[in-house]
Amino acid sequence: MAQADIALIGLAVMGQNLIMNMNDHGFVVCAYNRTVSKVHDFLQNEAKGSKVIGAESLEDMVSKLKKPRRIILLVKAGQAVDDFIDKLVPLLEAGDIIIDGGNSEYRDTTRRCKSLKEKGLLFVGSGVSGGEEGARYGPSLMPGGHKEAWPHIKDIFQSIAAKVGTGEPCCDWVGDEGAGHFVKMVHNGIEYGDMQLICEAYHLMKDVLGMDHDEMAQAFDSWNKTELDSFLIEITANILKYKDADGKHLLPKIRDSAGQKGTGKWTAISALEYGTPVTLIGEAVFARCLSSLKDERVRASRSLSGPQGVKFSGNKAAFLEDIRKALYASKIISYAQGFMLLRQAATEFGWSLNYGAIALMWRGGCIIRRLKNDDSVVATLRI
Ligand code: NBP
Repeated sequence: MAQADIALIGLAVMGQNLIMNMNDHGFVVCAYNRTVSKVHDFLQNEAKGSKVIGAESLEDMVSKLKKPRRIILLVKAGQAVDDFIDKLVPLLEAGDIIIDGGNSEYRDTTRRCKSLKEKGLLFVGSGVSGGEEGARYGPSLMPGGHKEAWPHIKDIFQSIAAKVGTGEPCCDWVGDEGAGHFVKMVHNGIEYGDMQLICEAYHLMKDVLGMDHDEMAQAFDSWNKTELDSFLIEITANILKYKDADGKHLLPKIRDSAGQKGTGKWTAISALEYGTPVTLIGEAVFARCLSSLKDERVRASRSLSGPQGVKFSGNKAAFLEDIRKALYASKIISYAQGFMLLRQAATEFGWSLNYGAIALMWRGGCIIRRLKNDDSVVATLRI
């Protein structure tokens, strides 16, 4: 019997959490996973006592869905998404909706939109940001693709999204084809930039001002009460304070080498492709690449030791405030560069993007969330 409002395929951490979020908001979700034993585990553990139902097969799942059928994929990006789409197509009817909430490359999403349209099906590629916690309690959602699908998913999406201000959801329709995933990609690029800016502030505080970790933590805590108020600044203060089992700060013991999953790199590649000077995110991606060349850096440092004995002799508090202001100004530049890239992509692909809504969507739920002066940043971006 058709009883489920929506189905979700992919019971790793993101999928399970998003299902429980939908369940909390009153929707009946049908859960499915390639490895079906995970459906049983989920129903007997995390979903126990909830309204969530399970499916033994894709056929079983489709039969349990109200029409038009709404199916979210939260599986590993790439081939797994195409494989599931291929299996779903023969089971669905015109007007049914497939939503890909994974970190798919936007060109794949555009390709899937085109191919599913020919089959009469609606496709949505949605950015989901906020990690596991966001998925469970309110992510930022950036859906794009076939707009005809929006009226059928809007209520679910806006109910489960993070809320800011007077309850505005961090989710709105982004634009056509792969626009949702493009916006999510730029969002991730901005996150790379924000993190690099924090690293550079840390470097100046530590190596020029000679501040210790507790002093730096205090500075970030106080910055978090200014325009810089944000999740990343908040966790930086907490990370700086964090002590290891031996009572010493943990941070200096961590290898100064960063990996990457790819979305920052994709943003930089798009910037080059569309000729947009997204310099800050580009530098942040290169800084991660450079950081990973640990052995080369250690070897080079034996020949080139860098400036010796540079001691700051000016007004320490004034310099610290300059670092804060530089960080804030750089952030605004980075967001503006990200929006330039969005504008260029919109021209390139004929997308009509809702820039104001995109900026508002990033206020809550996502990793780059919460600037106290949201509205001033949004206003700056609208110029
Ligand atoms: P994973 O990215 O680890 O994906 C696990 C899921 O993909 C499982 O359901 C697994 O099924 C399925 N899967 C794999 Br792996 N290969 C498959 C294949 N060839 N065919 C069919 N299914 C396959 O899980 P996640 O970390 O929850 O992320 C889900 C999506 O959300 C990804 O696209 C990710 O990039 C995106 N995302 C993640 C985060 C985050 O913080 N983790 C944040 C935002 C977006 P199995 O159980 O049978 O192996």
